[in-house]
Amino acid sequence: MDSQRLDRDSILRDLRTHCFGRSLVILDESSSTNDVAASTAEDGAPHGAVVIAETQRAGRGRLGRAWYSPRGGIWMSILIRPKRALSFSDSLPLVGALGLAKTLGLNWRVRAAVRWPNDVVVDGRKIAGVLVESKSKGNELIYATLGIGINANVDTSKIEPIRDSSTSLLTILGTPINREQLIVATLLDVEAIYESIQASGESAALECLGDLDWSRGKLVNVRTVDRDFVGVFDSYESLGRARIRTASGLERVETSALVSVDYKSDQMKRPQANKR
Ligand code: BT5
Repeated sequence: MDSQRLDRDSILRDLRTHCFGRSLVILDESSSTNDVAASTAEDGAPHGAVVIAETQRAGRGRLGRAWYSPRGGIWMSILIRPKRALSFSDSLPLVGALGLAKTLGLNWRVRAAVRWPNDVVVDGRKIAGVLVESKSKGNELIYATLGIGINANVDTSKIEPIRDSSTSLLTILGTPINREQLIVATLLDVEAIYESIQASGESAALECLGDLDWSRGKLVNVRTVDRDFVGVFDSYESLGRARIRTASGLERVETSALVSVDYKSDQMKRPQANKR
């Protein structure tokens, strides 16, 4: 485990982003960094402002699920003030997951993949999750908080409820990583994807997702606000909408309508050999 505190100066020194992380708050402890990011948004924080906590007392996932956030991980939220319409926030979970999966592959040679709708996995085990929350007024999205939780220098095998379904960089690499470098690289990759979508739409991100996709061909049980069915994950129609092949044809599922997604072969209990 690393007992080191994050070095804010080193992050700011190495940051190569346009906006993400330029305004940076690092807390020793927080309830949830998404809440802190939302409150800084209310106080006028700029697009790209980042809040990171060494540990979260009440880290959360989608639909109020608990997110374990021990020291040694990276628990951070990016404030997004989109120029585009409300539906844009639907694509944000995959923007975060895709950016991180790319970073882990390129810089740490970890074979990370994106699992619909908001996970980064290595050999089917969850190494990171993304939670997007937003505030809107009528049809206008005022801001969104893009929360990313990364199991960096933590040993999740000691956290009983997620022992078999999760992993961490520490477990995979066998040694602690430099968390400042991972934060810098993740912010750069997530921002690049975000900006490419804002500038020219989703096609480049969807192509990149094709290379880093874990879900295609997997049997999945999908529950939305009005439907419940089993099918095989087929493809992404857009970053915010997936196609699931069922006995009665293709079902299109909006991320925003999801209640739960259960992959039939989700629990991987075999030993890991994840390095490239
Ligand atoms: C997520 O939700 O995966 C979104 C996680 C987002 C966490 C970040 S940290 C910064 C920001 N502040 C917050 O409060 N949240 C964000 P979901 O898909 O609903 O997955 C939740 C499920 O993942 C739980 O029910 C557990 O089964 C599992 N889980 C919890 N903690 C985990 C961890 N550290 N690693 C792997 N799996 C975990």
